[in-house]
Amino acid sequence: MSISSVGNEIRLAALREALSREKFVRILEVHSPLSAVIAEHAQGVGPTKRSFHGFWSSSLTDSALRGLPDIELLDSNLRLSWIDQIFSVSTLPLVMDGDTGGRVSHFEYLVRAMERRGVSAVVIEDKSGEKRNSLLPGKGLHTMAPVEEFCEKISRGKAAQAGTDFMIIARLEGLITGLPRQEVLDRAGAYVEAGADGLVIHSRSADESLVLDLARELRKRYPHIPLVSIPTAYPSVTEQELHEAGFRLIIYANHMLRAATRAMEEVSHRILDHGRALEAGEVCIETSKILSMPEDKRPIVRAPRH
Ligand code: SPV
Ligand code: MG
Repeated sequence: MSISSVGNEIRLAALREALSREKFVRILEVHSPLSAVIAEHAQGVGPTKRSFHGFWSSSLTDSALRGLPDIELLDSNLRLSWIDQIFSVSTLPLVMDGDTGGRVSHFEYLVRAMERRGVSAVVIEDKSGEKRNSLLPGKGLHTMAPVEEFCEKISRGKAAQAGTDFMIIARLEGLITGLPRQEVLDRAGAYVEAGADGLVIHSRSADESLVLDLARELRKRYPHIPLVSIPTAYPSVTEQELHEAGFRLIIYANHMLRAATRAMEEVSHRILDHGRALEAGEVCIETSKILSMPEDKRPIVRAPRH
């Protein structure tokens, strides 16, 4: 890893630039400087050589990493200080998961703090009360925020910005809480009217058809508002399908931490199962690659694919 010299303003603007340049922007969850370096230098095979355009700072993975539930428990300044550490070794722009954004009056301060640190955008979800992760199964877990209150949060957040590049993206939770389609569309309209720079259509259904249907409708109504997908629950959908439905930004929201967690579980069990480290080594990266990381910007050579 090497120290990054990308200035906050340049990094902040890089998300809007990517959205205006690319037909499709993909970002990946990162939860540490190491995960950011890996994400930044990852490259797909084939002629398109896909790469990630940015990072997602997830409330779920930031919480899980510290052994905590995803209930808006973490202090935002603490999360921003972890983002600072990520920024010190990377160059890509970052979108922060802002949970509900907290109280309206607090959100204004959060917006300024994010902007100052070079965060490009925040996603806030239209829920209120005790926030729980949207993917949790079960009924009655979530409360929708009153529309007027959420709109005020958006408009006051926009007014609090010092510059024009920072984006406030409103996350529609209506499909999660079972709102009628028309109400989700009405809420989307109100949020755009209040100044939202983008809309997430969130869902925890394995069937993506409702999400795609809403995206087609919203794309028609608000062609200039980037639509955002978080396809954790419906991972078989392709980027091409999402793009055709009108999405411009896709968030791979928790895969880096889930991958690391599985590897850690496997390694810890293998050591116990075999009473030695040899079998655990098969699922570990070589120590030499870790040692070479301060100089080598691409420390991780990908494993052969099956
Ligand atoms: C997160 O990554 O914390 C999110 C996305 O909010 S999700 O977990 O899919 O709700
Ligand atoms: Mg979250």
